[in-house]
Amino acid sequence: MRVKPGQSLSIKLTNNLDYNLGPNPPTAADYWKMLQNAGEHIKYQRYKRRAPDPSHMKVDHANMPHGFQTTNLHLHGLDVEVHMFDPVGTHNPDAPHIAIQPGECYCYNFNVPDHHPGGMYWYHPHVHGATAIQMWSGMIGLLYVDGPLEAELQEYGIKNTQEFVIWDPAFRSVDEKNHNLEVDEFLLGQTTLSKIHPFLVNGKQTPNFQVGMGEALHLRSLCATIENENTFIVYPEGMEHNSWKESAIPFWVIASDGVTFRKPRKKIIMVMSGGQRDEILLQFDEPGRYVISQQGIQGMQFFDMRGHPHDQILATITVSESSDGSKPIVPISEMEFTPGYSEEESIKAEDIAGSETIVFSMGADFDKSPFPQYYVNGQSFDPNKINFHAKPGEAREYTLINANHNAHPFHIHVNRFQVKEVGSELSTEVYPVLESVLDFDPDIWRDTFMVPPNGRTRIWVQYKNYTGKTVLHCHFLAHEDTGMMATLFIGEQDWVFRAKDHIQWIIGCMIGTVFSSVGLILHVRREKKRVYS
Ligand SMILES: [Cu+2]
Repeated sequence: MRVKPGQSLSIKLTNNLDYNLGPNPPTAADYWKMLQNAGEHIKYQRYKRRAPDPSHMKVDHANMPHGFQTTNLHLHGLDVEVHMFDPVGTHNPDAPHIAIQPGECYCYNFNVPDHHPGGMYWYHPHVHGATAIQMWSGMIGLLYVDGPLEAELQEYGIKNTQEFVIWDPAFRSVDEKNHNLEVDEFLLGQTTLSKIHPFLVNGKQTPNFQVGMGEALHLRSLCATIENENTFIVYPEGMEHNSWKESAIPFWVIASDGVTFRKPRKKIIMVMSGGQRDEILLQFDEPGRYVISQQGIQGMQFFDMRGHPHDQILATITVSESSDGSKPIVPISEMEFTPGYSEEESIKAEDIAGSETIVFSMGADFDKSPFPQYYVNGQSFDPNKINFHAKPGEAREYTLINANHNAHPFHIHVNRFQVKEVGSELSTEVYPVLESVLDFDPDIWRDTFMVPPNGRTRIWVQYKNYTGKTVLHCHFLAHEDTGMMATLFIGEQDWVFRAKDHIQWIIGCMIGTVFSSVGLILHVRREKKRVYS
């Protein structure tokens, strides 16, 4: 999709998913069965006794994977009306998810503001319980907001622009020729050590990109992984992967999460978590073959297990001697672009209206379904409760804590933030990419950012003028589906819904008044009788 700032975007989403296709959602009995022989597969300590049989499993129904054929639409990172709950922009704290059933359609209408930063965004379904399975199955799309970046790159002589979408499908088995195979059962397959799923780039296994010597290759990258992080490292093909640092080819990041920087930022490694977009410029002085590799983060993946290859070549690049004459007219380091946000728009310490702590953690109760349990501030997702409040236009500070040994990427809908601090208790021995995780850019704007394993990320969120009920969550979507999400209410609830909240109190008062009036009348009558007798 492509949209211009100031345009409105009307989308009619028709659900053509078939009830008869795809895996069935797991039941409590499935989890119970899996946990019977979990000893060899699951590294968790047994915190609690196992349920003697499936009927003794405690089931958290709201956070069981479910509704695999129900869908909806989330525009990730876009400054538009809140659109998770029904209807779009709702101020009803009890509003349910927008949930489009097979055969039904839903019409969305969004107003993209005039000043919207031009850049790379994306869209995907977001029905709690079915988000991961639908994205593992490929329901992902790119959305560009027009901005000055494309023309500015052309003016600098950069014409080779390619998309670079990293995706971690969970298929039962994948070979190079045929990856149109059955999707793993939700989560259950993740607890075994048996399956290796390669990451795909643009839907292909290890695709090749071509560029001439001295030219610049512009990669528009989206990390669309469902529950994995990725590193982006470039080095000559054939190098020992563990000595990549000595021969790493530096690259420049010119935009992140749809917001262009004024100056390119030079890096030799970048860590991306599911949801992040980064626009990259690459340039090679020598012809030959190069690789884009992801490595060093295996220990931090979902379940800390070998569900995905340890170090993987994501793509190859062939650099030819011939050039089509599209060499940049100035060195990349000297380029300047129109920034998505000016420096004056940065949040200042005195603008912070309040601070809160958000803790992401996991539970390993063997007698609870789903397993494991995912929590935000110690609670699984409850759509009927409002967890966080904010006012439109204000800035708030959040300290995001990750109590686990794997990463949790934080995403907040509709609003952007600046990262102020990142830390982790782990050493680089346990967590090889820690150094680059700590090397964050404090003034750039993001909508998704990693909370490192056993670590914290402090952010400042700038709330816009979009009000209503929305969410913040972990962007490992299997974590979100099974509980790691919280509701956020921006602005005031409508008086109708407020009155509804108070209805019990009002009825209580009325009943109380009636009873006390009756009591008073009886008392007065009794007193009168006493006087007369
Ligand atoms: Cu998570």
